[in-house]
Amino acid sequence: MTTITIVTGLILLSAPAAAPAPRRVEISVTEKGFEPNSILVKKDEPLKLVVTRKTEATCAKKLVLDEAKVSVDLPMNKPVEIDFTPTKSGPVKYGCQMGKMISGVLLVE
Ligand SMILES: [Cu+2]
Repeated sequence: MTTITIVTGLILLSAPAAAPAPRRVEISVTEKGFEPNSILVKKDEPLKLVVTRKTEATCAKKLVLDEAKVSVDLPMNKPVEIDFTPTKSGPVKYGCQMGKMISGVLLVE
């Protein structure tokens, strides 16, 4: 019986209870670009960007976010999750792979 108690205790300790859930930020890629185009976020607040491309009529088939060292493909209608925690205030620009010609911004305060 003692053994079972110890094992249960270890499982509880290793559960990720301490880390706060990241804030989910939904972003779509449409003919107009990234929507919403500008998002207010907080410094040191963990974010989970959920990016879904909803059109073929865009060159934003990739998302580049230098601050998170991210360059990911955006498949059609398939949400892509990007974890990012801004560590300083100010605008963080992300965008397509062609020098962020199509872009959006996270306004970190
Ligand atoms: Cu582009």
